[in-house]
Amino acid sequence: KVWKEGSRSVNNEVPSITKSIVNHVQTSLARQAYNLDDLGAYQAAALSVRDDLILNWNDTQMHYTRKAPKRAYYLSLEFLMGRTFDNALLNLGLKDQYREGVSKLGFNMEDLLEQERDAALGNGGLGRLAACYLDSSASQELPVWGYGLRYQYGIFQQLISPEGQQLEQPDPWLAGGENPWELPRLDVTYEVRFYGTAERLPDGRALWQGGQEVLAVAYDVMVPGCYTKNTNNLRLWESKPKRGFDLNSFNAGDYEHAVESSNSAAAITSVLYPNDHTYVRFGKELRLKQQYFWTAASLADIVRRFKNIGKPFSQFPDYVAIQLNDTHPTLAIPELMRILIDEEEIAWGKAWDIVTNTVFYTNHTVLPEALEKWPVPLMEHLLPRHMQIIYDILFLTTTFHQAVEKKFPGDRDRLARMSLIEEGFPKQVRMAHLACIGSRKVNGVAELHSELVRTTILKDFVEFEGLSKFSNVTNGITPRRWLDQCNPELSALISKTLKVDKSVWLKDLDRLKELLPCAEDAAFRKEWAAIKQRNKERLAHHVETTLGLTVNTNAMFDVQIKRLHEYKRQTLNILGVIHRYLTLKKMTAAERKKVNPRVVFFAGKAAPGYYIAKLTIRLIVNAARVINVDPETRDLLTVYFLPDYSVSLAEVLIPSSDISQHISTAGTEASGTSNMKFCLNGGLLVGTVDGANIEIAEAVGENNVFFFGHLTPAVEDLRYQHMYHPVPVEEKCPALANVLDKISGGLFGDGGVYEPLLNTIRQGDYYLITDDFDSYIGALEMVDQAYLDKEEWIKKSIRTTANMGKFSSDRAILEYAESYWNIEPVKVP
Ligand code: 26R
Repeated sequence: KVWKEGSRSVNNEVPSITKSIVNHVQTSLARQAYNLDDLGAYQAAALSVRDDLILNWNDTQMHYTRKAPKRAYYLSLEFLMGRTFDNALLNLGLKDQYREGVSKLGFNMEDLLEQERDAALGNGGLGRLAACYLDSSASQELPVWGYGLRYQYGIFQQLISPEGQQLEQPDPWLAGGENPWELPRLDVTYEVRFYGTAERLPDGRALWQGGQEVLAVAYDVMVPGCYTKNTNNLRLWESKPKRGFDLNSFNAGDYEHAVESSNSAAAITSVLYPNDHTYVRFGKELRLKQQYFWTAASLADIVRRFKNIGKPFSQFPDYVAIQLNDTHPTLAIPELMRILIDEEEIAWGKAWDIVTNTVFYTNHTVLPEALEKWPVPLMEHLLPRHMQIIYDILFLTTTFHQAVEKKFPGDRDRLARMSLIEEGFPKQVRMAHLACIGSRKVNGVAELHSELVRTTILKDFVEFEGLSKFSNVTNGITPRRWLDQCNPELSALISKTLKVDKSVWLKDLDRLKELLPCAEDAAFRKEWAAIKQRNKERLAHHVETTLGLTVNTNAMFDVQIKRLHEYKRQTLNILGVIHRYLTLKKMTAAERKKVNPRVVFFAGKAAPGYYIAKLTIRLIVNAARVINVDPETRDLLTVYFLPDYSVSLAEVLIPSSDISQHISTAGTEASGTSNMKFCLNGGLLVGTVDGANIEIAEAVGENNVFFFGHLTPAVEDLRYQHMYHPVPVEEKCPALANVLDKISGGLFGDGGVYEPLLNTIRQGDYYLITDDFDSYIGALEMVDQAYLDKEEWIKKSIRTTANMGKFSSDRAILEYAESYWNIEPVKVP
């Protein structure tokens, strides 16, 4: 089953490729081929690939329309796509041809790939998961579309100031001219209403009128499947004023007022909100506007496509599945109710049946501060009809209140706990509750997390609706980007060893199991280790060219890369590093000789308003400045904070790690997905018993991971003790107390600066740094011990990769397709 290029592929031979690139230089770019820079060459090559994608995309959409299968729609406010060029070439099976083609034209493929800006329309895990799921859906020929927003500005760019502070800069990712990977669909537009009044009519419908109307314009991003013609669609909406400007004001000479409404319309899709896990309560009207704008446009589009099939609405759930990526698109539930009732004149009960058989909800976090709640007054003002519908869901006879009252008579506390409306000033709509009762099924993203969803935040709903509605789909990652693209040498070694083309095992990742016996083969181990070494050198080269710093590639590479958050405990890591530094300082020269050198990498962004997270960055940067220049220790320990973490930077970092850190307080990290990426690339894992770490350990064997720390059931009790029976750090954990003292004492510059951060540990210690510190240090010692036995370490590395098949996003998407959406592959001939 080796992939042959599609018969309609326009450019699949090197001469036709070079010809098409030169053509695009001269026509699309209107430039001369003889004095072209790398950027121009990239643009022309991208346009040439795009020609192929468009043909496949067109055929796919036509085929889906003709076959009219049930489709699934993935609604996500974030799609963290990264770069597209290399991925498109891989999926089209044209990588070698293009490499040769551009080289014939005098360019180097690596340089061209570097020209592309990341599409960074996401914050972290949730957005990258959406991108992996699109890749897997297309690769498995499933009729799945993504719906999102076309932000003008992606996640901010991170700079580090001379003091070590994070600074934010806008990311105008579209500013470089035309984006070759999207197709503007200026003909596909919908009107979206905000504000106004909703007047109930006697027949159960309502008239929602007035207010502001904004246009949603579609931009389609082509999503090629791997080694298939199927090319799915990611439709991103851009907001536009309905009229250029207000003509009345304009004619009256009030130009400012005339453009005001046009500005406010354009603002809706201007920027991605950079917060994750911390819901900001005030001044977030624009975020609610984004959510409604996007769900309304997407639903209008979905309903229109359904109507084209010509079936009655009772069959809507047989043709449409809608997946909510967290609660951000929960307004899809009242919006679909509004369309069915007010526009399609369907009775309340029937409409509710349709909705609750169509919508599915995935929860991605149980942290209380991340649960979305919208103030009722704001909802009433911005979306008056939807607020009515939410109240109706609560109080109408056939629905919620009555049913709860019937099942648990007189249990008023329970009703209050479960209500869609949280009492208080102001009252607030609980989006997770709405998502839960409006959905066919609810899932978490790893076994432990799904269990926590069932037993904590949605416990009452499990008791009310039964267990079968609540289940688990463990996250996955696409092996195309996260192995073949980011680690081409390892991919080649795997193909050679399995004696199959990569087109086979990249779509059947369990075949990695066949690598297991190779762990016993010394020659294979040598090749394996040499690839890891070259990946370390590639990262070192990257650090050298971007930051001007020299990295010791003979050291163990220890990596923690993720959003900065207290629950992820980058603090624990840097305090551990400082402890290591202090320990090294106390050693004699002879003792130091026995120590294995270590390089610690950090990367990640902090939400701009997250003071403690930013202070953690500052501590890392300033500790690094002191530690890295200490002549006594610098050969044995160095620390780097790499600024502006991104998908593309991850692609360089991940294949280089010997060990990576996933050290969240037990029960707080829903799944994690970078843990899977590291292990797939043969990096070992040090972590807590949390999220997908647990399932990774089950898959690769517990002797191949380094676990530490308290377990989830202990966390609540420990927090209680911190509150009511606090023990000073000096008593509980002297080693940690010593580290804190050194920081306060000014070892890394003005110690006073860090007091607020250190005090979160000294008082309250909500994330249990003091409880886990000793066991963490112990785990790192085990890592050191294990690393001394190089051969055994490489065996662990091979066995880890070999056992990671389960974590392909192909497996995850198949579970959604079969157990949730009930959709089947539709192969484009
Ligand atoms: C409401 C707002 C502040 C907000 C909250 C939370 C915005 C964004 C988020 C992001 C959360 C939902 C997120 O990214 N969760 C992560 O999802 C990943 C994919 O499932 C998991 O791997 C990861 O553990 C989890 O933190």
